[in-house]
Amino acid sequence: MINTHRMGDAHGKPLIEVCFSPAHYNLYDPKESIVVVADILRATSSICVAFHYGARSIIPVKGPEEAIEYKKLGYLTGVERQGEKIEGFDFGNSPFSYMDPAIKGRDIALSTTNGTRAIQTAKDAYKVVIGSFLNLDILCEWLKNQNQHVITLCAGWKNSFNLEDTLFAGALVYRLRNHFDFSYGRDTCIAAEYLYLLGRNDMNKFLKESSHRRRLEKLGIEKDIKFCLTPNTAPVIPVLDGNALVNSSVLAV
Ligand code: 3SL
Repeated sequence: MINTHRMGDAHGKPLIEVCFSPAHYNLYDPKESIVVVADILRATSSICVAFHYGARSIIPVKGPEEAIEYKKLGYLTGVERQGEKIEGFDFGNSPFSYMDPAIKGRDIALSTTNGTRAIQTAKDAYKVVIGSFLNLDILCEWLKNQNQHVITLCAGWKNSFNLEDTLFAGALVYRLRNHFDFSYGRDTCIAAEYLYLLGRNDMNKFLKESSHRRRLEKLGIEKDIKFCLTPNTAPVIPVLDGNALVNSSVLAV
């Protein structure tokens, strides 16, 4: 049953909302919505890959100190700052580093600059799920079946808008509206959808001048960017269960 007593469609259809930055999140009503957290370059893409390779759980943690505590408990650890892996941890934030059969069945503590922080921002929502281009189609199907309002929370960069998370949010709006009968929430949805429609034929080119793209280019990880923009290569549904993400789909490599 959909909650229709909040701002909503007159016909009781679920709404899709887009929040461009964690700084705007307090304008939304997450208690009655599924929050899809998106940090396309690269945290939520890497999370999807880790689950696709069989990780049992991923705990988003604040920083290196907390990750060390989990390491002592036998967790694998991933810590990224300014795009780079921090010495002493198992992973940084490249999706390719999680394509490792050794993570099958393991628990991971992960801290990234914006992505894991956005997950923690959303933790009190009705439900939290991880979104990326890598799990786009399965995520849309899953959201359709939940029959709830949806807010895409773009992690952005240090509370600023970014283009890649917005493109993903637009892809979700486009699919949920056209295939699954969701209604627009605020105008951020319309803006995100327009940007997606402008960029969808060559998202890599569309993002050429984007700020995070330039930031990552300096690190020479062009292949990460291309991979993170490739739809449906990690069909998983990572949902927050207490303080840990777990995969609620059964597909894994
Ligand atoms: O901000 C984040 O959480 C990261 O995804 C940033 S980076 O892609 O690793 O630079």
